[in-house]
Amino acid sequence: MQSQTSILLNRANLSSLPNDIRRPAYDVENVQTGIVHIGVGGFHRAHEAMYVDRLMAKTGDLSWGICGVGLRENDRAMKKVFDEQDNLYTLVEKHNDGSRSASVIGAMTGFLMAPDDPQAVIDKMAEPEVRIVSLTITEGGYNFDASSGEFITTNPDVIHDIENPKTPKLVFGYLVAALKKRKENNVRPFTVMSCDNIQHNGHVLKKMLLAYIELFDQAFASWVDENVSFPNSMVDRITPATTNEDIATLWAQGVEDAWPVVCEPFDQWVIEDDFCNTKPCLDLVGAQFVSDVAPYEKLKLRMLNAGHSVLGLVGSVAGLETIHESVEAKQLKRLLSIFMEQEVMPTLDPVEGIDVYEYRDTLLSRFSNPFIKDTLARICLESSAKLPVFLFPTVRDNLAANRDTDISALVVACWAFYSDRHASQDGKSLEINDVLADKLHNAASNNQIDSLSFLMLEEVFGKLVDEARFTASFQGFVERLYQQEPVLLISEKVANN
Ligand code: CS2
Repeated sequence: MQSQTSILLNRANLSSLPNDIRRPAYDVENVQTGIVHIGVGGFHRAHEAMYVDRLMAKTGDLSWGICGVGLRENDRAMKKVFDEQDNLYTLVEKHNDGSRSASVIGAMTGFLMAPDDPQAVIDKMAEPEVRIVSLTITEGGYNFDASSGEFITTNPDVIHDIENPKTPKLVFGYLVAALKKRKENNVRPFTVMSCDNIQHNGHVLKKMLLAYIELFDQAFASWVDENVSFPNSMVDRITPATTNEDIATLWAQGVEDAWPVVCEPFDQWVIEDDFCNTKPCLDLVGAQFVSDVAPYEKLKLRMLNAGHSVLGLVGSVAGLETIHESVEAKQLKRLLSIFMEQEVMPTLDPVEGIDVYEYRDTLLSRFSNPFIKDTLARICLESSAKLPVFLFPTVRDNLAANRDTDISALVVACWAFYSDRHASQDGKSLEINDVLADKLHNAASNNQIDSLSFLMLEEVFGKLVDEARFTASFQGFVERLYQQEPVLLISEKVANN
């Protein structure tokens, strides 16, 4: 596949890249580390690292480079690419009209694999020049019980980390070791910035970290509570997994990059202005610092992320494969639109400068970009960690206010069908990636005997099973799905109700 003229991406070759590939508009050799980021996947590379790249290009301030950290073995593949490409990668934006723009991002300064050398990670985070430790560790990485919201103290990794503070496995152990070291060295603490899709992500992170520390050092917990800030933030950019085709297309364009990142043109970042150390002027390059992020987070999680889950789960049961295919099915487009209007919008708080109807229409147009090819498999990945954050708060608000929850119930019914059958209604097999896959499967299969057994999984659904209106509607949909009433038809009827 390699084209004759394709150039291996690294620092030495930067000036030889084809003209239509944007290069860093600053000297990558001089970028210094000011941020340590845990969880360098596609999203981080398309979002925070891109903002830092823009910042460096615009202001010439090269002190906010990012050192990546991988906590898990499966981060090793990313490290290899970083090492081979001098931490450079290509970001490809795919526009709705089929055009693409590719830029090389020079914001990353290195990549440390925590399991190889935990102390190196702790030392890096403790360097005075590092003023932010940011995180994209996914909803599941926060170690909270979805039904109670409390830290899971019985997690064997938590127990391991308390006994082995120098070789932790989880993010909490690293934050503690590094913050302790800074305190001992009289170095100002870093800001801990969550970039995950969780409502009040900063506060949740703070709560989990303090709950962890309180298990062994009350005094240090109080110090962290008083001295470290954890800004909430809303992050947004649709970033599908990179495919071999994406790599090949870039090679044909003249760049040999083993792991480019592809994304939509849209990006948004709203950050609570709460930093205990200096902060980068990200507001100069499109991010917003605000005093209260909550309404933005709520809007995005409940409209976009839950919207994705609606298309993901209902679309999977319908045998569809991508987000744009799902939103192209007129029944699903309408279902999603009505879901947003009738089930989500009544639960939202006003957001300054945003018209929710326009926001919805923009989402529908973002979802319909056919070049993104965002797979339903990616959307449905770890649904057990996502739905308690994206969908169930909306359901609870609606039940409390006596409003309709039918579309949400249909989504959960589709999830039950999907978890039981691991296949669409027309028998196409579906790959399930979820830490709770077995439990979900067993609970969903038992639905045949006890029609509420799926909803009884309290660690996922909390007390939803006690809500008679919701359960009745859920049971009705499950029955219809198993009777092979096509889910698109069910969707059409529900949306027209
Ligand atoms: C998606 C998100 O994981 C999901 O289910 O909804 O990854 C989504 O694409 C991003 O949050 C967009 O900002």
